[in-house]
Amino acid sequence: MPSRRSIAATGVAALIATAIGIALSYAIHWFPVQASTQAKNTDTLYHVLAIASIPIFVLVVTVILFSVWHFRMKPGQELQDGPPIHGNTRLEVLWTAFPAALLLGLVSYSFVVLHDNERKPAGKEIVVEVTGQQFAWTYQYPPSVTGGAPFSSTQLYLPNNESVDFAIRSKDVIHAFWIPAFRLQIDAVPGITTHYRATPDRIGSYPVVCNLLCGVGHSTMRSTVHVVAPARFEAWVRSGGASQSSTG
Ligand SMILES: [Cu+2]
Repeated sequence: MPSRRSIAATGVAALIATAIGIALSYAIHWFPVQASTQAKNTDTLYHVLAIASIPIFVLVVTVILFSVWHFRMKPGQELQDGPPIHGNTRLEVLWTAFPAALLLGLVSYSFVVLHDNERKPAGKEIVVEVTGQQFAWTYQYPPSVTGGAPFSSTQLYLPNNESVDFAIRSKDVIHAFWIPAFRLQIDAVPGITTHYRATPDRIGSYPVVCNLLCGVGHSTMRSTVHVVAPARFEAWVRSGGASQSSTG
């Protein structure tokens, strides 16, 4: 049997590795800036999942490395067999019940976050129709937004702090409408309309990306979302999307 001291030392090493892993999950900026309320919820979910997963990963790796080192075959043991072990009920109940409870908890939390992200918030909401085609995105602003005739734009302008319901269609093949700064993505599928909802909360310009291989020009299928102050958005809409070249 390994000594108490080596078990204690391994435990301390595992705790240090866990602390370093969790610190790295915060210290490194894995994601682009957060530009929507949904992005904040999603990133918080990511951190909770990381904090739950890192200790388990360290535990599994530690037990494997510890066992490989301490129970390795020594010279002269080539013909010996291991001890005849026939299960351990208490251990088996524990290692079934604990992961089950943990998984159920994380699944429920993820469900709540995703459900919250999809819920219509109180206050104003605009609809923007998104069309994907090989190899460009087009945005249609309906009469409910323009107050007159609808118009189209190749640049996506959105008012800050207002909910937007994207109605996403495709003219040809399946694309994926992805706004990394919003942490949102959904497929654009020919024949059906898909939706997601975002509340931009950071003024600036961010990439829009097609995230599903859709043909030879797939890598060029990008555009930009401009989150601007509501007054500036109104002015842009009144001009019929004329100031498309300006960025915000
Ligand atoms: Cu595409």
